[in-house]
Amino acid sequence: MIKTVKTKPFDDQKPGTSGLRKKVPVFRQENYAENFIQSVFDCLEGFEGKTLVIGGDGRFLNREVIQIAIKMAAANGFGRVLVGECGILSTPAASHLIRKNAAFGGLVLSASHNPGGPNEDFGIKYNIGNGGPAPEKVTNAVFARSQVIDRYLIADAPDVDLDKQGKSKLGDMVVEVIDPVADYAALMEELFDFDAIRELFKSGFKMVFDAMYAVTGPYAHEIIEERLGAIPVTVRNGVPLPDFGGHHPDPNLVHARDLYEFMMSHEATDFGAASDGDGDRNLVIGRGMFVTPSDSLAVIAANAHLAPGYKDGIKGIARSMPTSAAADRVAEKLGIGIYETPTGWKFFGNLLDAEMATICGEESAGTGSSHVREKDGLWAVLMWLNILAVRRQSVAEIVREHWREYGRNYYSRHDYEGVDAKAAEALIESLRDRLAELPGTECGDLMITSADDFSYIDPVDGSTTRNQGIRINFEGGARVVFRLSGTGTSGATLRIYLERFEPDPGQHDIETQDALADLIDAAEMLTDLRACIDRDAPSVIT
Ligand code: VG1
Ligand code: CO
Repeated sequence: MIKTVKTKPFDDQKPGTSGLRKKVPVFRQENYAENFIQSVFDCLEGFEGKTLVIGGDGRFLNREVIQIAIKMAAANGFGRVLVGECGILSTPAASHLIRKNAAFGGLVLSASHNPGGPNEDFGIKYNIGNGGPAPEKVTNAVFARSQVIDRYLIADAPDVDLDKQGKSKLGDMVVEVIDPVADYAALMEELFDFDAIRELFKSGFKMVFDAMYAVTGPYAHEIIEERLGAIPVTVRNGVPLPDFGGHHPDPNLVHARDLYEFMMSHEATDFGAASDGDGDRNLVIGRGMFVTPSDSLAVIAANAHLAPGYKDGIKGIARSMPTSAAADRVAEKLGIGIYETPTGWKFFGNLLDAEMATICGEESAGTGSSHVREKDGLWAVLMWLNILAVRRQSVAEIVREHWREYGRNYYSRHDYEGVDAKAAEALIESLRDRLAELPGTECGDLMITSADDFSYIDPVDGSTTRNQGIRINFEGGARVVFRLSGTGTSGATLRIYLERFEPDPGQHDIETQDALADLIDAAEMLTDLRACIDRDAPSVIT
């Protein structure tokens, strides 16, 4: 029954910020997915007879790769696979299933917020037994293995019926097709005050949730409409489609523009939210009030004790380096630890396992907690609903009160997508070469106080991760960070993160891009940006 198939390495299987992401035609090359999955299995030890969780965000190629993964798991000696019905599992639900079933690990098939379809993106990510993305020592080993692989193992068996829940056998391995939503929904009921949120909806509170034709549709229908009693039109675009309806399932102000405009209009509901392709990101908008992910992290951390799962307080906060420092002041006030990590959820795992941090977040619309080892879009939405249900104030009032108490971090990210990779690398390289001479120099009206290339020493296992972004700090606590994306699938994406702290924000808002104008100029001056990458303006401003 087990076939050993001869193969040759592909040289481009280095996992990025969040697993291996490539265009579908790349993934469709003969043996491409098989090679990567076998490289993962070859780097693991002791999984014989153990459980593997498999699921994805429903995008194009999801079912095909799931069938391959199941047959390869059987041939390699796993004892059981748990797979979501129709091949569906959101990233946080997969993380929870790994933990709940003490599985050896899991394969999550997704390219997250990237578009799907025959010429769009696909991805595979391996998660370890704590439910989180494999740490760098594993992903580095997988890449090394993929460079020398010469065979893979696969069971010669018919496809598993993914459309029916139930148990079957594939050789010696048990295959369980399970409800993708049930266990996750039960976990949310433990963490949040569903009675209070039901009362909120009963009182006439209204929201919209845009699932963007991606994986959170079934989860949101069940949790927000069925269990919490929101009216049935609450969830929009709630059926997962292989091409996400032709859109980017990216909950930002560009791709969730309709939701944003609706929430800024006269018809706006009290609350608007969205999640991404694989359900780990969140967008939160109040009536007339967009909440930046960095502010959302800070507000959630400051109010988490209002939710039953966090009633005894939180142990610490972790944020990625480019995320604004708004959460730092909450940690300071609470007298708890604050940790600054490289970009990507894999760096939070150790801090969560060691109970040094409870709440984690990234500026890229990712927020989560110790309940799983991934960021969790619906969790963030439910946390906001719990806070709103207890405080009975509007989102805008809560955010403004927060700024009054802690000050405000004006924050924005400018992305230049699909730029020439060599030019983008040269830009970073040239900054890196000048780091020592920058402090003390003037950049327009701003004085540079320090500059470095962010490097992280994991406080739990001591491992070091270097070259995680060029930080330029200015007098008064403003900063600009330059970093190259590790999730793109064509050319390079240059991200420029801009932040300025306003201790006393007062009554009148300054438009964010205006508040950051000096820093935007500084970024141009420091790098000769437009000429260097041949662009007039960012592709996306968030
Ligand atoms: C981006 C974000 C990062 C996030 C990663 C995965 O990475 O910046 O914060 O963790 O995507 O998110 P990069 O390397 O492109 O900046 V998800 O929702 O794609 O799994
Ligand atoms: Co995602």
